[in-house]
Amino acid sequence: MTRMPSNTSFDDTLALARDPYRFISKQCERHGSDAFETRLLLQKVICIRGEEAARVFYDTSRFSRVGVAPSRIAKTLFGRGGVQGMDGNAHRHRKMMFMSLLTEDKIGGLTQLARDIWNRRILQWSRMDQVVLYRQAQEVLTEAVCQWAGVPLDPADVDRRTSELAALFDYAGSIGPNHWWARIARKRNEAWLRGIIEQIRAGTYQPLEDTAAFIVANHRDLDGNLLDAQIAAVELNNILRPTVAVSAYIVQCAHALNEHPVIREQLRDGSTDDLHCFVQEVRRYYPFFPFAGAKVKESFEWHGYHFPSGRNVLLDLYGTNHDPRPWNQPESFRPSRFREWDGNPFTLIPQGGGDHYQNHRCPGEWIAIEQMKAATDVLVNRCSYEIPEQDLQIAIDRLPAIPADHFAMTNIQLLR
Ligand code: MYR
Repeated sequence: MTRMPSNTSFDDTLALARDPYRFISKQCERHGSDAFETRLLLQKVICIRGEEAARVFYDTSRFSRVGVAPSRIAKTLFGRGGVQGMDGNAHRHRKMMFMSLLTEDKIGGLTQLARDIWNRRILQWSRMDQVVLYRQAQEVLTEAVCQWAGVPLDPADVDRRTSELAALFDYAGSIGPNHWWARIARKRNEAWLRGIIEQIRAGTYQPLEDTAAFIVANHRDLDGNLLDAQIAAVELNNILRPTVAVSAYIVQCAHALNEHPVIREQLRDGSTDDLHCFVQEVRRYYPFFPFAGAKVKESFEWHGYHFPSGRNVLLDLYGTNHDPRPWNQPESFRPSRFREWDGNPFTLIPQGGGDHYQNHRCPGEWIAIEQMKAATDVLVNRCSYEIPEQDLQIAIDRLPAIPADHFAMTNIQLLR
């Protein structure tokens, strides 16, 4: 057995918080190893990165997700009792509920709703001095996903429901007042969604039978029981919130278009393949989810390293997307690399790796891709805009990392 490299600092929580996307890779480089041990929140943790590490991390016989999310993340980003903290058959069964919502047809329906809202918004923007894309995208996605999911949303409530949903991912990594606001936002959001679930069950509100609200309200666990209304609310939130979080990727698409005018030009009425490659490269290149966590089930050895039972393990998602072994010149933004890509589910893992049905890979990945394509098309082909003086630097210490000023736009015109 080989001794796993270990950080000598007493605890690395602050170092990780200061550089959440690059900490693991930098330490791996320093140790010359794809695995090292450290302490986070005073607990021993093994950090791993790269394709081989992702393969072992998504081996469900080796890792568990039960009770893995730190309490502050469970109380903001994920909620309690949802799919993220489940294992085995119960996880697969719950995951099927999500996957049943994600047929090509249904995703197409959501994309069309969002396109219509984007078009309406551009008209409004053309009468405004300045808009901030991050917030606008959040509102578009909130409206679209609520309508799609059969969650009634009064136009007067778009602003506050957007703020609540956005707080859950925008402040999940925060401390202080933002963290507390995210906790309040989760409570409010769950109460709202729980009310809708209860109305559906009582028959006082009847959404279409193929909507997320109807499916979640009527989902039965492996024992044939309806989900507790509170857990059903957490799962309905698990459909709304991550869709709104695609706003971070949309701002990154806008950033990439601005940084690479030649690529932008290629996308003007370009092929759907070009658009797909662009979006995949944004997902690979830009930071989104920094790392995923799991716990070792039974002790095992990997590459000579000992992984003891119960040890928490973090897989570096951002670092794996920037690993120079599968990705030639990973620090250059080159959508064309995806023309030849082999689709390896362990090298491009911005939203988790492995299999959508078996593993904890984000079921909404295809929603993200389609929403990013739609928004990129809007930015390239449906409107013109100017970018006022602002800080466009990606704030890499922020979660999610987006341009510091959230991408302000002025002089917006509808093109056709
Ligand atoms: C989701 O809503 O499930 C996806 C949200 C993605 C946003 C990414 C940034 C937030 C990451 C916070 C994680 C903190 C881990 C300690």
